[in-house]
Amino acid sequence: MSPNGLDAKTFFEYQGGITYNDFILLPGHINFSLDEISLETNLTRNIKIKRPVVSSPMDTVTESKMAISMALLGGIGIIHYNNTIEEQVKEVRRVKRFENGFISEPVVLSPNHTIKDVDILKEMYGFSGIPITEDGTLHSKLIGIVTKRDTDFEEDRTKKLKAVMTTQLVTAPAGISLAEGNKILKESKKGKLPIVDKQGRLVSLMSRTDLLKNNDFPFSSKNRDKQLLAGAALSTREDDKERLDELVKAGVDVIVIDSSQGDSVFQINMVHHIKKKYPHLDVIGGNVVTARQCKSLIDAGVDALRIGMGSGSICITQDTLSVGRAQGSAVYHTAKFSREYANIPVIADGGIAHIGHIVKALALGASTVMMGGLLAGTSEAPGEYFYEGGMRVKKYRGMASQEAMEKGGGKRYLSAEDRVKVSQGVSGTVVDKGSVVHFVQYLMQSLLHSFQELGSKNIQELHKGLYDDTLRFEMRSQSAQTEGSVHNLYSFKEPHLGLLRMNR
Ligand code: CPR
Repeated sequence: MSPNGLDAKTFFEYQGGITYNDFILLPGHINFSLDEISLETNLTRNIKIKRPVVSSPMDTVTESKMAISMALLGGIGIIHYNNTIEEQVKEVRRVKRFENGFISEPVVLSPNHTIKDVDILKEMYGFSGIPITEDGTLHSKLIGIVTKRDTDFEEDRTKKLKAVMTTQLVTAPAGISLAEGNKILKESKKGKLPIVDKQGRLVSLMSRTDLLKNNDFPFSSKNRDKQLLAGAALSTREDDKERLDELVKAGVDVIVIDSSQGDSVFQINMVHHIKKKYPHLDVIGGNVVTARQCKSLIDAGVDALRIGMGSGSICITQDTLSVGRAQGSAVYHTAKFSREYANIPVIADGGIAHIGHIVKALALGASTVMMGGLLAGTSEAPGEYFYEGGMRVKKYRGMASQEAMEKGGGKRYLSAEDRVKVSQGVSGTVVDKGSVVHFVQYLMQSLLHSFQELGSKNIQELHKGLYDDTLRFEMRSQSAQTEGSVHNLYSFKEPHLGLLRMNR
């Protein structure tokens, strides 16, 4: 064994399938501080983002809430398609219309609702400070606001809101800037600032807590019009051409053709169709795991590739169909080929079960990582929390799990129209991880430390080291893996529930 480990070519060329756990990266030389590191990367040929993270197009992972947070954090979310065209388009629109600090679809009540209704909303969403409009809908005349102070000491919860609401309102006119709204909020010392049009109709709401968050997103992914970036999934089916048109009208920035085996005539035809009709729309093809598959899709015209077959945490494809590839090998070989052949970035999709897997995927040549399970269970993931065995959990399921297919999913699998459905994934639960905002910030901070240990100031430098053999790899035996994890303790506390490794 070499005293300085092996270069990637030697390491990957002569081994069987390598997973992220099978190897370790050897340290480099540190001559810079953490704040000199940049995580900027190419999502596709034309789209750059500041953080290399993408959320999976899965119905328990990415709808607008997740996509908004991912974009604010410098990554991007891909809205799933296990829904009607209208539903998917609505989610994309919500991302595109999102203005930090302005709540464009606030919960509104009417004067005839009761304090009990406020209690229910508070229980469901955890907030108070609800605008009251004449008929209880947005775009109707604003007549009051109900805050905690109006309802706290009311014993009779059946009392109508008209009897308790505050009618002395501080409002701001539609069209004001975030900075102006911020100033009014600060001066008025209120928690909420309703934004109204000339006729006094409610158009949106500003919230003090959101404004505080606003300052924390210096990396957000935006297009030229300052809208957050949004991606959307599309299947290879003929009728999804209509879905594509509607997504484009809604302003989608990138399309992911979501297919478990991307090297198909159906996908190639879909790429040709998109590129002909919308030449400026970037298309991510996949999924692929071999250089040969990459070539097919690059020749068809894709702008990035999604890598992974059978490595997802909810996935049973490798067991069921015996087709796929260990994710480490898949990422290394496809990234190398795609770079040499056409300089096309690849997304390492699936199997990111630990924080440390993110840097490994990037070190193998990926430009971004796509995560499902690691982001599921956050408050921004679709679905409600519930308790299982005393733990607060959310549902997480494969898109070709029996359950998702019953809801119309499974479009990424060519067998979706089979009479007998073969599941390629399972449904399960993951523990509550809190807000994705804190979670991803933690992941990114940890990534900066990894880069520093490796002696790389950015992803481009890491990739340079990968291909000029200065980045060094070593095989990890089973006992090396045991040694590298916590061992020989009677008990211990993880740094943060679910952060170090996914609860499986
Ligand atoms: P994890 O991040 O949970 O490991 O993997 C998420 C990825 O798993 C998704 O982005 C997708 O590529 C893949 N995936 C989703 N549903 C699947 C089923 Cl049913 N079977 C196999 N792979 C699946």
